[in-house]
Amino acid sequence: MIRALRWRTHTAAALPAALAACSSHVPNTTLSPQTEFGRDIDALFDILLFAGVAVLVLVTLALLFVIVRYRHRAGAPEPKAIHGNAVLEIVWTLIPAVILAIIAVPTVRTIFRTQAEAGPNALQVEVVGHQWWWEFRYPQYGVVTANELYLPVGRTVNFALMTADVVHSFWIPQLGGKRDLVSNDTNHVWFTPESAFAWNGFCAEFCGSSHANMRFRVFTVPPEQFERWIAHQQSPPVLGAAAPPAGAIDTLAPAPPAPPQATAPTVVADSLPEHVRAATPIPAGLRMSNVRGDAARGAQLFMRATPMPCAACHAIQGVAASIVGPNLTHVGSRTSIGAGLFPTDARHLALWIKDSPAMKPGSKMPAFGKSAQIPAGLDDQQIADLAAYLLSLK
Ligand code: HEC
Ligand SMILES: [Cu+2]
Repeated sequence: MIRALRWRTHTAAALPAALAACSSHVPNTTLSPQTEFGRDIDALFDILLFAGVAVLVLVTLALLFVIVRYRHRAGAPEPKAIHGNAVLEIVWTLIPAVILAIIAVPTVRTIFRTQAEAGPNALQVEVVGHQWWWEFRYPQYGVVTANELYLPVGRTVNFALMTADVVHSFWIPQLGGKRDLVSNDTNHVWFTPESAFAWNGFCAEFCGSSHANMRFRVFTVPPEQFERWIAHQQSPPVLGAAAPPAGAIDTLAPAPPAPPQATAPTVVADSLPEHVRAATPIPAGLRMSNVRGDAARGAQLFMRATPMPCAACHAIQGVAASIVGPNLTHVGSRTSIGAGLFPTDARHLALWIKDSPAMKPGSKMPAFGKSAQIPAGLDDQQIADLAAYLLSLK
């Protein structure tokens, strides 16, 4: 018995230590919460874990006791057959009921507290799930963007969660979630970022063929940088940044060192930590010839690409206002395209325009590359022009 007790204290102490050790190498863990919301959920997890371990130990001990004490012995008489024991049955029905009540009280309290809307001073963010990308709106600032969320450190942010189609679930493992985006109702969740960092977000509810490709990034930044980012998002795109040839990005000399983060309103892709870099391989068979795009021609094509203008689905401030696809006003300053899949560079943009459904299974954006199926499609020069234009939308 003493040995068993010692084993139990040993396990109880070792388990959290082992879990914490894992979390430092796994940036997408929920086990090292970084907000008050995360810690509330973690506390519930601890209650379940320790209560569960205690039950396991008690049941195992009782089982061992019965096995040893009542084992078959040579010459022992036949045991007496009995019908049952009413007292025992009542007791072992009541104990689980009490345990469930102990778990239910803090769980239900936490659900109600975190589902309530945060106060009016909170930053409001509307999240709209689409198959298979995320629309983020900042109604207090009139800003709409996609797949990359900027949040100021130290200010509570209140998310209103909605869906444009099926059920999705909003999840940033170390900050908050999961909470579902359901039709015909708005769910809420709130938390307060505590440190400046880059985080991965995911859709956590199966929503169709590219569910696993429905990711997003969260950049928690100092409040001054957030203000600059908002001002940048509110203004029209800054045109004219030179674009490299679309087919040859990886053979080019490395980009010049990124400007210091303190002056850039957006996060600089080159300085991203490993875990938030977009690194999906390009599907085999997708090619782009090595042509240099022209942003001015691309801007015209945006309005009259064939078989369908890009402007039919996308918004660019001052240019087009459609809301079927992601807002592209500042797409050139996002670190990734395709909901976190590919880096934002001329080559990936070009291949995306050429054949989006090949880059991302099920993509609701049609392929535009000229082919036997799409005779009215765009040639590589036109695609490179469009890519150069989009990349210049800083
Ligand atoms: C029928 C509507 C439709 C048309 C037309 C369309 N797109 Fe899209 N586009 C989408 C949708 C939907 C997505 C989101 C796909 C996803 O990530 O699952 C998208 C995504 C994109 C993205 C990635 C944005 C990001 O932040 O992830 C780019 C770039 C883009 N489109 C460029 C273009 C260009 C250039 C054209 C014209 C040649 C075009 N689109 C035409 C619907 C459309
Ligand atoms: Cu999903």
